[in-house]
Amino acid sequence: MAVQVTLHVLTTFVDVVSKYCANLYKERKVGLMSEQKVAFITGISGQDGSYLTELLLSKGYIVHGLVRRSASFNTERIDHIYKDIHEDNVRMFLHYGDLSAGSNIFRLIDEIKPDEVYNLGAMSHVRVSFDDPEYAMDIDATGTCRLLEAIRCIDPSIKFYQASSSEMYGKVYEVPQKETTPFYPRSPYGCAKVASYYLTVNYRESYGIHACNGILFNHESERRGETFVTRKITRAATRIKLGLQDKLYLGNLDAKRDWGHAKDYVEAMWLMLQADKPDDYVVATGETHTVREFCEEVFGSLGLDYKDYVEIDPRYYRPAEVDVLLGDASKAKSDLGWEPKITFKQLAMDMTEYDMVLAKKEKLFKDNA
Ligand code: NDP
Ligand code: GDR
Repeated sequence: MAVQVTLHVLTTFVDVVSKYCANLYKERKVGLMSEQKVAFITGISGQDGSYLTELLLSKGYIVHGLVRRSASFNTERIDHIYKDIHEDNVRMFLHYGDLSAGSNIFRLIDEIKPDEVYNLGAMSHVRVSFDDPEYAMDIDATGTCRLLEAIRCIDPSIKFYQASSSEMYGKVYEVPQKETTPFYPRSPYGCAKVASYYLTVNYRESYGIHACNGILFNHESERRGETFVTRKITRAATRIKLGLQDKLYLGNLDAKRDWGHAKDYVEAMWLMLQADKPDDYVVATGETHTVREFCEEVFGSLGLDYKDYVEIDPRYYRPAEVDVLLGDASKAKSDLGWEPKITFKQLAMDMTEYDMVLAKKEKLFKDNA
């Protein structure tokens, strides 16, 4: 009997110690034992994810990112900051996962124990959301719910940023659009983002989570996906200039967008999570331009007339279009001190210069083939 009791006490002791050690190991592994802040980013391999990671690393954060397993490499935008786990001072960690799978999201947040979660992962192409609306709803709406539920259950003190979009304004009720402008989404993507917007507000109001919506207007860069209109134009114009392509096929040239630079916009995301109170903010430049004007700017800077090269292909029209977006970011300016620095002209120039380098490399390769 005495032996049995001693054995029981011993086993309980070993169990407690091993659980304590496991927790200690886990915490050390993710950096909780230090003063460093820990962020978890979904969509880390995307345009915004890459700039946000650079920003957070520059501020001393440990950054964990969710990446999808892909047969081809999909981490091109963050390869320059990736360090092998065996090297010293590694502060960026990648984890396989998908916003469609809640259990993995839950486990990752439980293990990483982040201070801040940035939900940038999305099926982000408006036109494609008409082709696969169910998928857009699952990832862009239910995906947000999966994250918020994990935060609520694991630790409601984790701060949450939701990548909301000017697409929610759709068939706009007023110009310019601000935080109080009602939504009128015009695509499955826009509908999913409206659902995520309200989920974020609801979790803030119901559970006191520091959850913020950044209502970001279009923002571009040399890291922009090549099927979005600005990058499609800079890629094509530079290739046309070097004789690598003859024509550029586009859809609606009269759509107006408020275009900023992604590098400026990720700063606003971070500021929202540092504010004393959680809130929702429009992030925009306050200037709007047509797709045609973007063409004029880019082709013009290369000494070309866009009319000689651009042709309309109705396949690029959308079943329902968003005609004009123009944001009023005065709340972000007054509450967060945020203002865009990069102008429309500078943005077009940076993208064109970058794509000219790519086009020149391609030409060199072709000429020597
Ligand atoms: P990108 O398309 O460049 O990046 C999207 C990211 O989401 C990629 O990392 C992508 O991974 C990831 N992703 C896609 N599907 C899933 C999934 N099922 N599970 C997990 N991750 C997934 O978008 P941006 O960087 O431009 O935009 C970031 C966010 O901001 C998006 O939510 C977008 O909707 C929103 N937004 C963007 C604006 C803009 O103008 N750029 C304006 C307003 C809002 P992979 O690399 O594997 O494809
Ligand atoms: P958008 O960006 O739909 O605003 O969504 P996109 O660059 O795709 O379109 C902007 C405008 O250009 C018109 N357009 C074309 N668009 C594309 N992609 N290809 C074309 O050939 C073409 N021709 C004309 C479109 O009709 C549209 O009016 C982006 C995404 O980043 C979203 O994730 C984000 O939420 C919003 O910006 C704000």
